[in-house]
Amino acid sequence: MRIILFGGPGAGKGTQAQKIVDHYHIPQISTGDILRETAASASPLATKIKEVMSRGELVSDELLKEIVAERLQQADCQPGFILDGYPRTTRQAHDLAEILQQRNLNLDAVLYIAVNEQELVTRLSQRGRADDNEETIKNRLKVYESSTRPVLDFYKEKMLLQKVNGVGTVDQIFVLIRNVLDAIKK
Ligand code: B4P
Repeated sequence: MRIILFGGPGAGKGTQAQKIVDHYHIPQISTGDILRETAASASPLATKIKEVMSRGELVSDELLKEIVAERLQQADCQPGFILDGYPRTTRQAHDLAEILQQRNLNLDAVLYIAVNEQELVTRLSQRGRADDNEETIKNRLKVYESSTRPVLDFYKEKMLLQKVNGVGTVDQIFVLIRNVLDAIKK
């Protein structure tokens, strides 16, 4: 099963990805986690990435393409994968299509975890990660509206989009996600 978890900042992509990993035994590829690891490492890119993320901006499409292409080649992705937080721009959606096409792979679904803006702000304010301060949250929401939300149309056209109500308890939302994924597996 090859799926994308899509949603606004703080929609619960990472939270639900963990539950999908436990239930379906496919790896989670969180570009946010990979970037945070790189930012904390001795990589020459660390300072640049840290700066971009702390402003609530998106890291470059080119770097993300390299990261994702490399990660998808690893053996654990053979049975499938959950892309958590990628793609976040239409450029990235095209890049992903190219990466998958080169390896003759298709996506099964794009799960859109729909959460209203007010709820996103509440969740992020409570989480308290380095990029969860008021100003950065505001900018991340702006970037989401202008650069990331249009990706929905890309997948709607490809008939891959599955919308799930992302407001409720983590377990309630996971039941909705399981309903979608179990139908795909049949
Ligand atoms: P990410 O790491 O992807 O994080 P996110 O969008 O902020 O959060 P997520 O949706 O995973 O929410 P979570 O489960 O944690 O991105 C961070 C940054 O990395 C981006 O701003 C960007 O700079 C960079 N980046 C990442 N991918 C990129 C890409 N492809 N291109 C360019 N740049 C990229 O949940 C949030 C909070 O809500 C948690 O505290 C959680 O406990 C809580 N929560 C979850 N579900 C809940 C529920 N049902 N009810 C109440 N609270 C809930």
